[in-house]
Amino acid sequence: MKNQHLIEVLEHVKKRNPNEPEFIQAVTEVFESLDVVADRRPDLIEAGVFERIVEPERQIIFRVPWVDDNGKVQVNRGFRIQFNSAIGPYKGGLRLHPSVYSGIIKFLGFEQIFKNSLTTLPMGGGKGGSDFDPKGKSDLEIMRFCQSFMTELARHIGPDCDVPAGDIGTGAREIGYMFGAYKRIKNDFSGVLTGKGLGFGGSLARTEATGFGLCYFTDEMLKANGKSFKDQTVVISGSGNVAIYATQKATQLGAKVVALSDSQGYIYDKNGIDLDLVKQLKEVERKRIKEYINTHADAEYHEGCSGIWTIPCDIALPCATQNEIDEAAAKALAANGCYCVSEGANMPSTPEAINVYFENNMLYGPAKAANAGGVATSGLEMSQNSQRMAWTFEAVDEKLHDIMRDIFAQCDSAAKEYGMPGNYMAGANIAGFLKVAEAMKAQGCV
Ligand code: NDP
Ligand code: 2IT
Repeated sequence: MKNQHLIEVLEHVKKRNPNEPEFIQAVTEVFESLDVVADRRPDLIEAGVFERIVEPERQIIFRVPWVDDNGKVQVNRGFRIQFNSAIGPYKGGLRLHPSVYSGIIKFLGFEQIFKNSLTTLPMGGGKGGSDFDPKGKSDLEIMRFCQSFMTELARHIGPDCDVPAGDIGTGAREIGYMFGAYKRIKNDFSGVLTGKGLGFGGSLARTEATGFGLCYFTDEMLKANGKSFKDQTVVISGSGNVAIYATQKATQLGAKVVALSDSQGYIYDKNGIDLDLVKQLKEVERKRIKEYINTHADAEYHEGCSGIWTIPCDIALPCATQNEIDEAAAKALAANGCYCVSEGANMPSTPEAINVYFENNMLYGPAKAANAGGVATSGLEMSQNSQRMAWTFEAVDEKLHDIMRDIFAQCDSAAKEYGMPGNYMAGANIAGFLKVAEAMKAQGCV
């Protein structure tokens, strides 16, 4: 990074947020891409856009007390970070995972600003969650937690103000309990959350959207480079919402998905993953991916997460969590002939891993573009709620597909315009930033 103003703002971010390495990592990556933009746009520096965009508009941290099945009081910490509302109401998921702290929510909220901008829909950036661990909890414990969480969150959100959704650990069950609690507290039936059940305002295709969208984006990137999913071997990490529907769409597009994982280990099935079984294990029974080998004697199970990247493949789709591909994993992928990494998870590649992709001329689909299909379809759910209408699966899927094509085109053309053709990471950061920056400048110093 050479632009003096960006260097100074980044130094300030590091000083102000010393204990939040993930947030600093996300800002550094975006600012490195914006070097050339800052040089060309002194008006944005003048308007204080760079200083303002790295500081959340509002951060809410709150106590979430709930009573477990043994009658014991438990206390978790809740977060909602309303990062930027320049182009629309705050929008972004809620993560329920023991690793959650302000640095995780802040990096996710920061990424969300640019991702939501790329969707072409009017949504600002936000994120929230809690260090609550849903694993091993009963339905009633989940319900009591969600109700307590919403008792505080309800004061801060609304259909035209801030619209949360799912993320790790937050699926249809949790959104349902939170929606019920919000409706009761506010006496208001509105589209205040997305990812709702289909019977109360949810959108068809939202469940599939992030995984499908990832494959639509990746397909565009492959085609632009003379390739396609057809007959390719694909490795996908995770076995949650994003991984499952990425597996489904990649398979539909002609690929063979040979591996999936969870936080304890990974399965390798050279015959191609049996997705019906994975859906049964993960979506219905909430079991570990390890159980897969009980009915598939040919498949292998290995403990630990990182070994999955040593499986030879053409295309890798990380769909679990942040920093899951480090330098060594990226080198292993490249050495085995993998030529494309496209990100379903948020920030799954470390900066060193990203350098390996570029050094090896791999195609790299960055998270904020490649996984934007989930939030884009949340935006479509908001539109349907406002209209009091419900569109067909095909109509939503087609709009999602169009949006992902458009996102790829934005990344491609911004990368070219700013002298970095083929660098879709720079393209995503620049295109996502410029729309928000123009709005921030036009709205004055707020
Ligand atoms: P789920 O909770 O449905 O699944 C998460 C999967 O990732 C599980 O297999 C989980 O394993 C694994 N995982 C989670 N944390 C870790 C960890 N620390 N180490 C190893 N594996 C881990 O979440 P989603 O599928 O919704 O989310 C996956 C990723 O996609 C996240 O990065 C999320 O931010 C991103 N994303 C999600 C969107 C959505 O619409 N849901 C939209 C855009 C991005 P285990 O069960 O063992 O915990
Ligand atoms: O990271 C993400 O984009 C999400 N978890 C989805 C957010 C949303 O509002 O649908």
